[in-house]
Amino acid sequence: MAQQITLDPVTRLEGHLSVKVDVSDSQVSNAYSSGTLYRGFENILVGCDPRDAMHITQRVCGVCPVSHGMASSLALEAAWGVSIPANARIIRNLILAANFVQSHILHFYHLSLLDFIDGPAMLPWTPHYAIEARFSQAQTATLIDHYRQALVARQQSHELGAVFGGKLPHTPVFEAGGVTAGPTSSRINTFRGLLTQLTTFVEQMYLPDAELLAQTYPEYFNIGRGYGNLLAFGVFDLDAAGQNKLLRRGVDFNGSGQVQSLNLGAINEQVAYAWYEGASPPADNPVTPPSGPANGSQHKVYLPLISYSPPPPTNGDLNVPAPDKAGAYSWLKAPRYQQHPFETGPLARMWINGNYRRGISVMDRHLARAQETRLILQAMSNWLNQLQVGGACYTRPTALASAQGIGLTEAPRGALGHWVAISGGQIAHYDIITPTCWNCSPRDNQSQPGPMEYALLGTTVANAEEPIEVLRIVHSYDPCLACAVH
Ligand code: NFE
Repeated sequence: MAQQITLDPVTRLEGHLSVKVDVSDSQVSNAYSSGTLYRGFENILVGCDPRDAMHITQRVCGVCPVSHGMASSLALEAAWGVSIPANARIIRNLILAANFVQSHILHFYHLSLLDFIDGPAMLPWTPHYAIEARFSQAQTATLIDHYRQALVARQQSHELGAVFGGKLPHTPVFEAGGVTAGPTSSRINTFRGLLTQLTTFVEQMYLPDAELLAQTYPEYFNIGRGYGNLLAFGVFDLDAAGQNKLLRRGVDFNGSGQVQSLNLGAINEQVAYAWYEGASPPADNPVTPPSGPANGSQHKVYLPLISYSPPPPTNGDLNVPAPDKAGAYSWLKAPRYQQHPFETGPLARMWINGNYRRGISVMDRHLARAQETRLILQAMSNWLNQLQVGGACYTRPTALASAQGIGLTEAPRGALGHWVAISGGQIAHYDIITPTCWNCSPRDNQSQPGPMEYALLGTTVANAEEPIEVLRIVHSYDPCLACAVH
């Protein structure tokens, strides 16, 4: 007889993710990942001036807003056919990179480390599941001290991004055509000073602490692999056309090491098990949903179907909420690539780029994230040298009344895409696919579990009353539900 265990909310911030697992004979036999909130940004954007999207979509999330500003700017620039000056490309990279550094430090120290060390008997360390006492007292004290210093490092990361971004987390300087604030000698000097301090933190604390965690919990190199399918849109353009990136675009099926180029037309979103109108769970493969939604009202928004090319991954009808849909159990849609579930995130990026090929697991996700932080900090130092004080930062675009564009980038948690269609000078259709939708999606139209659901299957759980193994697998994906349910 399976015992069903609910972890809700399982995220430490970033919205409400509910994870339910069935445990039989000390193994996870079934897993359900459920986003419990509806937000509706794609519907809110319809009818807006397209220039507002980069400000509105940043409000999807307070952790990765810069990525949404970037994706939105790229989509509108593609639609209007405008290219941006080199200074603007570099400044955007610097602001986005500062946000990546902040987010990665947040994830390791403030969202994940608490799963592995027996901290002081006070908030936010309590309440917690029983944790093996594997770290020595001295190591535990050091890690707790670094937890505190990581708060300062995150503040410095925000200050770093604000040097060119004006303010963070939501930067107002992104515009279609470039950025609205340029480089000055003073800004470059301030930036370099903060960058040096952050680099010291990452080299002397984050990287060694991540290595220590890996040495202390080596079995987690064999836990939480999942399908092994990895996808990256790529990020940090190194030239005007975006052909060269610090972290390249590509896909790898089953961690083969054979990276293929991305075919955008192979992406779609599926809603059989999500609370949206459209496909329903197949009758021959019903999944018993863990529970119904928190009794939603009959809220219906009807959107025009737009026919545009290349086809967007979803279309109007998929954005119509259906809170009473039978068999559905999440507000996340299920993005698929060639109908397959794909993992995205720092490990996928570092893997696709050839920087990290040790394995695919809970611990590999932590190590790849830490190593990516160093890679990005090193690149930031080079980009700073390329800024031209007094050089152009903005190209005024011609605002086409009718156009379509796609903006692909990476957020700290993985591949992020925005699709926009403009008609009569207004947004007619907007589509966002976030990293956490890829990773934490529910089952798709073929009833295939999402990547994180699949990674949980077969996991040995030592104590079904306190399934800490489940917690560690879930947190290794760094789920953000604010983004996912956008
Ligand atoms: Ni809210 Fe986000 C990142 C995006 S995750 S943090 O990184 O988009 O889905």
